[in-house]
Amino acid sequence: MNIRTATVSAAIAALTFAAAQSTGLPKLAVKPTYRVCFNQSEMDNPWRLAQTKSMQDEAKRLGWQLVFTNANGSAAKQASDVRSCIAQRVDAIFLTPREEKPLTPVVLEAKRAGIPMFIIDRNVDETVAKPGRDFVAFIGSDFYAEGQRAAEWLVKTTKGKAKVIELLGSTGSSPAIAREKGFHDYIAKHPGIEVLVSQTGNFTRDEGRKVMEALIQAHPDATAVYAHNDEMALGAITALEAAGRKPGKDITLVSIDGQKSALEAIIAGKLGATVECNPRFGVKAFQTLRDYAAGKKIAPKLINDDRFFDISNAKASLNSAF
Ligand code: GYE
Repeated sequence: MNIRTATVSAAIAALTFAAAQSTGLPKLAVKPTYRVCFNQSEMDNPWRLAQTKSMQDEAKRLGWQLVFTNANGSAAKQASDVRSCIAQRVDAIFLTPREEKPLTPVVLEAKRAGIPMFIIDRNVDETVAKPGRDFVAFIGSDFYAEGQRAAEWLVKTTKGKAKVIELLGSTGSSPAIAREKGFHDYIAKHPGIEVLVSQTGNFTRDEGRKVMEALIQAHPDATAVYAHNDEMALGAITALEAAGRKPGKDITLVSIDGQKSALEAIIAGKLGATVECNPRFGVKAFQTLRDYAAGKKIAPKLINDDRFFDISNAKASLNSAF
């Protein structure tokens, strides 16, 4: 082969490689250990702490190097955290996108850079970045079903009659979007359930409390609270008690996550029920990466099985909750 043909075939090889990268997912070699990034959105509640611990524990168990970043609640910082992981040429990236839209571009950037990405827990904008095409898979809970299950319990418990204050999760995050829709779609068939107001408490206990302080003044006729996570429900309980209400007696609360302190609130008769949203991703996330490297077919969506807690099983489930 002369120099000219060698150059041409190198160019063709480069083009073929580029084409494979732009149409297919980046490949991952089978190796004994990997260096992977985990880009966390924030570390401000028990759910986030449990998720991070589960990822770190599994990395340690396998002897992998885990590059951990914490975006401290900023989608912009999280996007730059992912970019720095791409620049470090890690083997793969686990991303838990704080909000759908601001984190979608970096998913496409990772693909272009040839780094397989796994989206865990929260999702990105799937009209732009699709699992199985732009990133390997989404691993997480069915947030829409969570909203439906919370609504189903509320309808049953209140016999289809309630005036609800809704505490929304972080604006633009996939769980907030789908937990709202799932709940509202369900109660649409139950005209006795009326949502008086929906406001974000940003998935935190403190904001849940502050927002409820104001909302219970504005809506003293409320008989129920639907909180998109347990932390906000626990904050709401504090605010309701301060306002002279009796959570669990004159106002019914339902939320999502299934953390230990929420189960304790159920046992204390203050919280009615909580839909589990399992934060322990470590084993499943890392196993999915290994399956992917081994060439196994990965389903684009791997949905977690979640439990449901109310007074019937809260005590028995306490030890297994996070
Ligand atoms: O419900 C909440 C956390 O993304 C599913 O985020 C997760 C949610 C979880 O901050 O507590």
